[in-house]
Amino acid sequence: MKKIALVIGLASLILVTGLILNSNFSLAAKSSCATIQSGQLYTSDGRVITPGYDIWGYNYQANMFNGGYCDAYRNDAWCQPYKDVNLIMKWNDAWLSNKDCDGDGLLDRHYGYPSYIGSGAWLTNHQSGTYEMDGKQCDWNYFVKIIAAPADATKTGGIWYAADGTEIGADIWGEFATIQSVNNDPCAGFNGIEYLSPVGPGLGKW
Ligand SMILES: [Ca+2]
Repeated sequence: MKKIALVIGLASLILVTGLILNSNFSLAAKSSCATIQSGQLYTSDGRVITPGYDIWGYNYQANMFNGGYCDAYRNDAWCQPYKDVNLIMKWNDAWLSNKDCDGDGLLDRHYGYPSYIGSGAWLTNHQSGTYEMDGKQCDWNYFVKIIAAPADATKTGGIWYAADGTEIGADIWGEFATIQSVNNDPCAGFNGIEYLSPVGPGLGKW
């Protein structure tokens, strides 16, 4: 249940939030980039973005979300079975910048790149919750790191591979790979690393 929710959730995140910014490009375009402090940037549902946490738990300035899992999806109807799940997400500028450098009034995604491929974007997702089984309380948490595929990576059989042939991780959403997942759910018999990419769990190394 959790993993299904995660995948749906991550997909929704791309739709709901979104953007990117390569540091070199941001530097070059600095003078023309609108900031959150300007009060002129908007969420995709039309709310003015302000510094700090918004009503759902997004802190766009700090590149993070901290709140209820369903609040990340604006308490959408499909999410109600997961409404007791807690969620923390963090991302870099390439995933969703805290500036608007292309002038559309929205935070930029993969700024300077036509897609997420090669942009260096990454996202982490940390879920946690509690359920009851046989009268006892079961605490669980799940962590995943997702990166944009490098420009020279190739995808074969649903797996992304680096230019030297090293496995990067399973494809997700076409342009990304899951490089690490950790599943702790003792009641269900899960404890620790579920997947760790042979290229390592580092972020921003591509
Ligand atoms: Ca923009």
